[in-house]
Amino acid sequence: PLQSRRSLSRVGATNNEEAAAKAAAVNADSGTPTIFDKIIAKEISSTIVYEDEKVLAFRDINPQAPVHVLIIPKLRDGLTMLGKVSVYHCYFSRLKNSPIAEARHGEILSHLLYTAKIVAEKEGILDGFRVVINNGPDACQSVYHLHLHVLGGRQMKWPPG
Ligand code: TR5
Repeated sequence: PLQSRRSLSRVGATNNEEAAAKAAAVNADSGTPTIFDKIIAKEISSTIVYEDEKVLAFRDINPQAPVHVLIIPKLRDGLTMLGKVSVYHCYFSRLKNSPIAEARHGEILSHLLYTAKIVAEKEGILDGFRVVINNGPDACQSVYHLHLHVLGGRQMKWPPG
């Protein structure tokens, strides 16, 4: 069914095969720590735009608009053995499939969306900005730690690619 939907859905598709190939190559939902866990732990530096006890907002390394900020939950409810060391990490990778968004995530989900407004305000793009969540390979998700993209500072197009 996915294949037939794909062939029917070329309308509006953009030339973004590189991103699709990259997304397809990622081990979706492997349940292991991602680069974003290291950013939360400040083991890898990022340009932080906003932070509180529940979320972190930082600039995307490969911006697709003059303002491109990622907002991620700091939630760490995954525990994985890496060699002999157990590592807590975010076990909340996307909105669909396991690890899945569950009812208990309602509060953090609303906080993430509210943070998008805080970020837009701080970045001076309240007149028009876009919030995107890429879910799974078909949507070009490449990092399996749930994140909101906040994009703005230019005229956004519709439909998105
Ligand atoms: O494709 P999805 O929706 O999963 O978005 C992942 C986003 O993470 C992309 O827009 C990447 O550009 C961004 N990204 C990836 C890395 C990274 C980052 N943003 C900031 N800092 C980053 N570091 C240090 N390392 C990355 N691999």
